[in-house]
Amino acid sequence: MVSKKTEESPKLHKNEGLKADSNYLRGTIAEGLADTLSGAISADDTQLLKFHGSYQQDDRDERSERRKKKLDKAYSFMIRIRVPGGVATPAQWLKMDELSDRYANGTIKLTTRQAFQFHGVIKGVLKKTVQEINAAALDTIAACGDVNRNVMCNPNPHASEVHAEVLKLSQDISDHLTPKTRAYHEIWLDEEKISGGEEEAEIEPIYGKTYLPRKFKIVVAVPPSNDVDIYAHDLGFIAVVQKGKVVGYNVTVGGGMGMTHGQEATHPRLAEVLGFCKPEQAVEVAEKVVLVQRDFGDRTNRAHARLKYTIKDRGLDWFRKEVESRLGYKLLKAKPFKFDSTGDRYGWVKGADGKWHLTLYIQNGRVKDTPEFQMKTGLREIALLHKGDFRLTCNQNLIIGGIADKDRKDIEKLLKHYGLDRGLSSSGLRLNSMACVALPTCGLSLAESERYLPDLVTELEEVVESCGLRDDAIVIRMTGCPNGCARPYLGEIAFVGKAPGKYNMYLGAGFDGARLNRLFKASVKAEDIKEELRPLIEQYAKERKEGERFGDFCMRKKWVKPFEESENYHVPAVDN
Ligand code: SRM
Ligand code: SF4
Repeated sequence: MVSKKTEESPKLHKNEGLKADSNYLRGTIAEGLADTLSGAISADDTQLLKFHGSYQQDDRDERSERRKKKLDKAYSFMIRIRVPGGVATPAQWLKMDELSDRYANGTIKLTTRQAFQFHGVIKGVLKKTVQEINAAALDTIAACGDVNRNVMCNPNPHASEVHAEVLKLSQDISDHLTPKTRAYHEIWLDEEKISGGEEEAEIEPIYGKTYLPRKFKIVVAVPPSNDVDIYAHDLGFIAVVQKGKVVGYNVTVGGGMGMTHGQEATHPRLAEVLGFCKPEQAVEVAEKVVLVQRDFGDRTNRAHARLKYTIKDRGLDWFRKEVESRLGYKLLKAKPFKFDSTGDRYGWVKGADGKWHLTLYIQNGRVKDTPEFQMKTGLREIALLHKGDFRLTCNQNLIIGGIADKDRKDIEKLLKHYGLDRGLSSSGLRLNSMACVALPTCGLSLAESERYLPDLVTELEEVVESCGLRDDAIVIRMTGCPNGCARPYLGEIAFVGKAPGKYNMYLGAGFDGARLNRLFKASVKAEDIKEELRPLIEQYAKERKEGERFGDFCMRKKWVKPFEESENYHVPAVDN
């Protein structure tokens, strides 16, 4: 007889019950939006709202003042807008520009995953905003929540002729894995309610009632650029290009960044190479990988629920078998590939079709106007005459893409007038910097990030310039907490918020994004960072070998504890 103890399975996390009882993500969101007495929605609906692409937040700058005055928090909503592959039309850019002024805080945030975000949208206009986003043929469903999120791809590959192919794959995967529930259309777009009676398999064929155990992220990379940071993602496809055509994809699985301070069981992990598939198999492979995670991911502990832990616990071979048994065929052996960097290709580049692409530096992805720099206005003026596209990069930057020779002059005039390309002459450190949103909107932030990194880089520029390294690309990343939204564990230098004004300092990631960094010093005070880094940068300038990257130098000097082989800290390139 099986004892009672072994019969009992561990208790599911409460969010699992919430999803199961939500009637496919409806909950009482519609009722909550209609309630005009409060600027907030219920705690349960706050969780479900994420699947619809929005987070309830409050202005943390105002919290203590309001508490003193016994006022409720200053609630507002963040809206994340999916842009699969990061490509938007000029008309869509103009719509984002307009909506950010009309309903949000006047800024557009270009995220680390090629999406748009609005902050500060109040409940009363949330539905209207989502409706207008959809009217511009963009959407917010599955931008957040326990589902597949925005699918990224390289927006400006060196082999530019393959962009259309990888973009199409990211859009196809995105469409295939978008939740099929009509809840989104009913709540936000006033579609008539479905009377019921459908089978679960019809309503949500891939996810079922409880969706995934946790968020899920997919990217498509085109070597040698690793701008998508493929090893940070649950699932990745590495394009294998021959004679200007994609002949298949190496598949990677099990990457993720998030961890919690003081909880060793949580950690960043790099994805591993699973095998190779043909282009026409890629969407199916994505589906089967998602299904294995749906069925085996840990639904009892959200801190252990990402695919990286499923694979770490059960092994890559087990995972491959599960995927292949669902596919009904075996994946092939991975083909050779090599990445060289995670950064963006700045400036003008001519594509194979003869059109120009201009990558602009957008500090931390925040598009806004200030009295000194009318960036948002300038980009609006460009959108009004631009006939190509706008491409969001995976590093929070922006590409004005597909400019014909004859139109380049007009764009250049606007660039000059508004100083939009001024940022391109920034230091190598700044051009390779990335910070997450953090304060004042992010509810999880422990320290400043987006509002602090630019000033820190200014301080550090004095050091790199004095060492003759002004134009050297060094990847520096900052996040306000260990969740890792700017992929800090892949920065050659990184700062992870510990407490107000204090950061854990990491060093030594690979410039190609294939090696994690390591903790150098905990709880460094913001005012001490420059002097912590000065001797390291000075020594690098003096002693580096030809072409040696800062991260590699940190590892060679053993400034951080060397990794154990078992730590899955480095993904070797697959060679011939
Ligand atoms: Fe993130 C949560 C912002 C990319 C790992 N992330 C959040 C929330 C929603 C905070 C919350 O849960 O209350 C942040 C909203 C802040 C705000 O006010 O806007 C937030 N994450 C962002 C963005 C906007 C950062 C940015 O400055 O660009 C990025 C939006 C991406 C998008 O368009 O979809 C963003 N987040 C990432 C990435 C990078 C990536 O995916 O390439 C990661 C690390 C990769 C990964 O997932 O492992 C990331 N975010 C997290 C986590 C930790 C997940 C984990 O496995 O532990 C959280 C917290 C959570 O899920 O519990 C989180
Ligand atoms: Fe917020 Fe932390 Fe993500 Fe930064 S890393 S946006 S502080 S959750």
